[in-house]
Amino acid sequence: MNNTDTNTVTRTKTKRPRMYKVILENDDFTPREFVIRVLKTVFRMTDDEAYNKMMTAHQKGICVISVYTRDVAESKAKEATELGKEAGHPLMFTIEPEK
Ligand code: TYC
Repeated sequence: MNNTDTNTVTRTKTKRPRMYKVILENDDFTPREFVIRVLKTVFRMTDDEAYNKMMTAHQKGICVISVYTRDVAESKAKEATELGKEAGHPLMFTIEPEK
């Protein structure tokens, strides 16, 4: 970049898009097995990965599931939250920008 004299900026590198964390929130009602099933279906996790993420949220209150571009994070969080809602569970996924 050269912004000293002319106030023009030339970008030589392509900016990477801001990434968004998908966060799983604990609640007192959604069955553990249901949380695991949603994690496997929407986030393509193995049984072990899904169990570990579910237990982290259960014990600590929240767990970062993964990091995606904004569009993907939004649609996965929405789809996963919707699966809970359709089954009558208050399961909640949110997104948060990185850094
Ligand atoms: N706390 C729930 C229970 O005891 C299980 C659960 C875990 C729910 C993680 C949500 O993000 C969650 N049945």
